[in-house]
Amino acid sequence: MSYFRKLTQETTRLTQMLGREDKWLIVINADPDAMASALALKRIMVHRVAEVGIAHVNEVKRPDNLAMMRFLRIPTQMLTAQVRTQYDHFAMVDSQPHHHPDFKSCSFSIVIDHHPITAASPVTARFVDIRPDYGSVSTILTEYLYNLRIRPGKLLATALVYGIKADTQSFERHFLEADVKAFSYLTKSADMTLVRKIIHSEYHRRWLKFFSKAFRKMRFVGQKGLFVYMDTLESADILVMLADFFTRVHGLSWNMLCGIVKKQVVVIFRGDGIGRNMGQMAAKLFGDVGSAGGHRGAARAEIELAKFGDKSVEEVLYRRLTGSKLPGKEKCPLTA
Ligand SMILES: [Mn+2]
Repeated sequence: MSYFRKLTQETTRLTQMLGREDKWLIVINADPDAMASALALKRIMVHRVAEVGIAHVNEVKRPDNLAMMRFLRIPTQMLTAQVRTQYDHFAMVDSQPHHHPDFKSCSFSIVIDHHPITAASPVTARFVDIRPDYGSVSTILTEYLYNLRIRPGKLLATALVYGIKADTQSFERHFLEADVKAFSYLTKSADMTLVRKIIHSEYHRRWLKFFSKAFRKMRFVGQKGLFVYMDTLESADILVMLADFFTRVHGLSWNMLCGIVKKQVVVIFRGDGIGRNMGQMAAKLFGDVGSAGGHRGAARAEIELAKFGDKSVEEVLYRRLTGSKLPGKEKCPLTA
């Protein structure tokens, strides 16, 4: 019995579609699973066609994704009209054509994905393999490689390992036996030091100043809570990044990170999912003045800055949370 399921029909149909003169472009919405799958499909195509390229429609910003692109040398470029005209065939992995407006500019012949199939947007490409039960498309592509007797090289195996890890959140989210098998098969060829390096690329250097500010401004609330007001920021992503960071501190069970982003007061809540319910907390604290809600572990509120009038935003937020006045500077937790 072979290690993975047999895909003879699929691989035959797939390889029959690849012509010697073809120029294929693999289009993705870049995340680890999509990039790894694109790299695998490129590997399948490369000796069978004239040219294969990879292009993404989204701006890649997350530091781990940038680290993956750099360390695993993922040859992807932004999809532009100019890039598009250099190719005559289009494939898509880890997405479906209706998932992003920029996908509409290409006519896809191959779609390999694991997102749910919707009746409203059926996928009509010549070759379609969509398996919503799979934890990652990296797993599906690993099965294709295996069936085609292509042993993935170090960088490709590493990319696929990270793709599976990212989409299954290291097997904390939905996965199949096939995902585990693919993972274990790939780790024989992958470089786990590179995987760790990518996982640990969590922060941009330019973010360090926000940590420094957050440490200066943090205020403990009760035994297990943390309140941090970050003043004006360019993006709420900074609040999310900091809130996620503070969930990793033992002894803290929830936090509330606040700032002003484009004339909106944004409040990000993170909890450990065991104690206080963040969605309820957000709604209770700010439901009367803005949009507020979320689920047990994560929530968000947004209030128009104008509603604060000339009052100190930090003061108002802290008072709403605790019912008391903002403690003075002498209560700074780092000097306490
Ligand atoms: Mn995926």
